[in-house]
Amino acid sequence: MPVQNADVSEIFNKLADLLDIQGANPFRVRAYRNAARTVTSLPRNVADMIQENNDLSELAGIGKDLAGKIQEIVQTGTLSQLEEVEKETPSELNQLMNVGGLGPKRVKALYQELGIRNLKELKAAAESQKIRDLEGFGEKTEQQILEELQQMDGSEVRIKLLEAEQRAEPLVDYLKKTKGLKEITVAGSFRRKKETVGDLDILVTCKKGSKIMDRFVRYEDIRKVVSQGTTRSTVILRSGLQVDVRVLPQVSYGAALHYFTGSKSHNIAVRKIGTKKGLKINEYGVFKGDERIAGKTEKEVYDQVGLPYIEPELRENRGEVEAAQKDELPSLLTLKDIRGDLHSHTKATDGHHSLEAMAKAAKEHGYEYLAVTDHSQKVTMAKGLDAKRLSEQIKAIDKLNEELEGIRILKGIEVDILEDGSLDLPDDILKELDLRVCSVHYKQNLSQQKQTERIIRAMDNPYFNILAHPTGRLINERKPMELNLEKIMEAAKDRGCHLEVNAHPDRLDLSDPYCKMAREMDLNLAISTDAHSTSDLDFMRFGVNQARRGWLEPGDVLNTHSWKQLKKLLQRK
Ligand code: DGT
Ligand code: CA
Ligand code: CA
Ligand code: ZN
Repeated sequence: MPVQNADVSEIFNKLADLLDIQGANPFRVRAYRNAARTVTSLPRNVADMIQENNDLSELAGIGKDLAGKIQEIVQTGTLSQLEEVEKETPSELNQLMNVGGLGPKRVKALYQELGIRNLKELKAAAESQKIRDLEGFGEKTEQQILEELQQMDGSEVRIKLLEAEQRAEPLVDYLKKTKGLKEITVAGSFRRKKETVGDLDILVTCKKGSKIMDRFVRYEDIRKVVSQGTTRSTVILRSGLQVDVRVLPQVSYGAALHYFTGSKSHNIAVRKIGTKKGLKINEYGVFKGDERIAGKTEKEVYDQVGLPYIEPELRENRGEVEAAQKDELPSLLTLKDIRGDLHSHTKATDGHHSLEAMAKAAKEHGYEYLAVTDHSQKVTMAKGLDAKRLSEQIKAIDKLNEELEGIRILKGIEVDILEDGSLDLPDDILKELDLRVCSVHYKQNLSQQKQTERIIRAMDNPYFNILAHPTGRLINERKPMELNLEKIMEAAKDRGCHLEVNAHPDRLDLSDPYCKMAREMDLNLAISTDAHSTSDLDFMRFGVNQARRGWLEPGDVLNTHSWKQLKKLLQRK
């Protein structure tokens, strides 16, 4: 069983939590958390990289020491250092760190004073009112802990699409090796490319008598087999992810694919049209009376209800069925339409690679241009560029562009939007650039009105081009800022500014409903990776997924255009 990236980051995160609780040096703790983040968001499997003798210490935030630890995890499945730390601090304590409001100090106090090691014990202690008397806690905190625990109970864990891919791929490869297997697809939200996935729904067809289920339940990464049948089995993987496998007759494969791809409300809308035509549609096929008239392919199913094929990313019942009826479905953007990336970083600030390396990588992606947009300095980054260093970078890019063939570096900046709505660099340097990406990186908790005003005021600056990661959300980690996005998009449209779809799988910001709103307003968006290393450029596909879920066509996206056209599109009103 190859170790997955998510396994490596889980070990580092756990180690960081436990060290944090022990009161270890905060820099050390942060180093493990950063390493966890780097590994999770790698576009490739770290075990494969090691096998191919890649030098992991070249990755952002990974030194020799950490590279060695990753190697140990990949080879042994565990980390001896974590085992050492677990001897001193109960391994479960890291669960408590996930409770909102509990940091390392409080977790330590709960353990040392009350012997609380896990969520169950925390709940019991809070319910019997033992926590309120602890120094630094009080009745209010106790109440908050109970509320947090209740919330955690109710909320299902959804994993990000990148991790879902990393879990699904090896399992699908494993199942494919079953004798007699014919077709296999991961359906559900995974096939609709939703930003997070609740569980995996795998559909297979196979020759009669195939031992597919026997093989499935013997997959090494399984924690628990929930049920095993001949047509359906359910397991929980070690990571906690549930996987359903269904074996289908070939004649039903398309109908099942349609049914289990969902979404549920899309299915209901399609079924309703069927009912009007006197047809019954379910996972086994399309039926007229008792006769199956379609079901082998998805197209057959749509044919029967008089609809063109609808791409999985559109199947959210957000108007796609009506659009299909009117033959007005969008011709969705594909990765091949993308001609460049408009947000990236280099070593000059917090990126990991040089200008040259980034340019070369962008060229390998077949791009025509790459905008280098390192950070400005004032508020959020000591290493950020001031006017002087930016003007040096401009010169370096001019020089490099003379040498480069087949790729052009656009001179850019990711400039901070300050609290008062001004930009963190003077106009006379901003004007020297090809484009400027503008971001909120601090004071993310202003009221909706203030935050919206702050951003619109920034757009009044004639050098504002693209609002980067507009809401600042981190999926499963940080809520979006309070914003009136519709108002912001209108303001952008009025001024000839644009918004970004940040393609990083942790961000995917704008989210898909807002991509759709932008399209309806005829506001062009940029899809950008915010790459901090050459390999991050691969994240473009996640941005494209999100854009497709938001109905975007190539013409709705800035970076499907040549630089010559793009330059015109960026011109301010
Ligand atoms: P998830 O797993 O929460 O990310 O989302 P899905 O969409 O993968 O949902 P899931 O796994 O519960 O079910 C897979 C698909 O099966 C779902 O998208 C549509 C279909 N499905 C499930 N339950 C029903 C149902 O009661 N009626 C209909 N029409 N379809 C259903
Ligand atoms: Ca699912
Ligand atoms: Ca499911
Ligand atoms: Zn950035």
